[in-house]
Amino acid sequence: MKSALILGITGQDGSYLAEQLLAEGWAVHGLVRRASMFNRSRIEHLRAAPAPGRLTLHYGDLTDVTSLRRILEKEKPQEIYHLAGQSHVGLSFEIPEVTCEENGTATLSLLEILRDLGYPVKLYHAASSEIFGAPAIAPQNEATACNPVNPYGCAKAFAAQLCRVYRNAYGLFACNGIAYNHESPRRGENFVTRKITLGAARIKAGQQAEIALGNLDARRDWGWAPEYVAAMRLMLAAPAADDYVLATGLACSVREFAAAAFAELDLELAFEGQGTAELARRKDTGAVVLRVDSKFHRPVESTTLVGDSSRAKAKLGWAARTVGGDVARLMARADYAALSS
Ligand code: G4F
Repeated sequence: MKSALILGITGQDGSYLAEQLLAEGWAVHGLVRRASMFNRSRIEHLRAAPAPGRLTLHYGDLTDVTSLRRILEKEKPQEIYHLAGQSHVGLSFEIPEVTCEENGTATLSLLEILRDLGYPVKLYHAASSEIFGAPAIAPQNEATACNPVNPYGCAKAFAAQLCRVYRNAYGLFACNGIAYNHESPRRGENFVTRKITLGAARIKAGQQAEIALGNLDARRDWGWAPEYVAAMRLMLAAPAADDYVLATGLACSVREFAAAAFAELDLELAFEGQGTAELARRKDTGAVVLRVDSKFHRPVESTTLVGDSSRAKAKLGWAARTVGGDVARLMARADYAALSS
């Protein structure tokens, strides 16, 4: 039985990946943090349902190198998907040391373990568009210079560069997926897309009155998470390790994303800051007001993050199919359906 270890199995991408691998008969090992509260809602259905593959969860932590080494030496997975770590960009300004430890130093520790492992293993590292931060060019590709603008981006740039170093220096099969934002109904509620779609669904269901957001004009290249997870697998199935930008190539603003989500649920939306007369008119018609709250603004905002996935298309046959507004509509519909069931 082929086996894979997923670091970050309880997250959005980890849960989709586990689903795909188990359905294909893989033995899937997942690293789970021992915490006072269970955080396994995204994989609970996999623990209960029979699948051709087998799921084993191990208590451990990315920053606990010894336990990680022990799991790897015992289970000897052929593939490792490193998706774990503090993933919130805004929060990385509040907890920069944890962010850098989990996303940067822990990746180095993992690479060191793999360097000593006595058998060939393939590593997928979840790098991020945030390594580009404020890039000089758009769209970005694998050759674009790193220019991170937040602690999260710095840690990811450090880790991505080290994957390249270990690939070149020691022949390790290590791939960086330089993924742009990818979303789904399993996205955490503190990311803007889910905050919008869940908020819209709750408003529609009469459970919430308004939504407060930060920068409405921020633009992101938003794709559909299950498609990005499929790309991770293609990267490890390729004959040689490489880095790949995973993106849709199209950016849309937070404002446009919200408009698409609200329209999908037949809700009229008004934006705070809209001309006073227009805002008053919309409020009169029962429109939901999307408020701006400065506490959600970041000290520095990443700019013009839009990716060029030509290499993934040429070498892996991969292209994103679900883009921006479609993502918003799918998420809003799923969130409302879950509330209504
Ligand atoms: O949803 P976000 O928090 O995602 P962000 O910062 O782009 O990062 C995500 O994508 C990266 C690229 O794949 C990943 F590396 C990273 O781990 C994470 O998955 O924010 C998106 C945009 C930002 O410009 C933010 O300033 O939305 C803006 N925004 C506006 N109001 C908000 C809000 N973001 C959040 N989280 N909450 C708000 O209320």
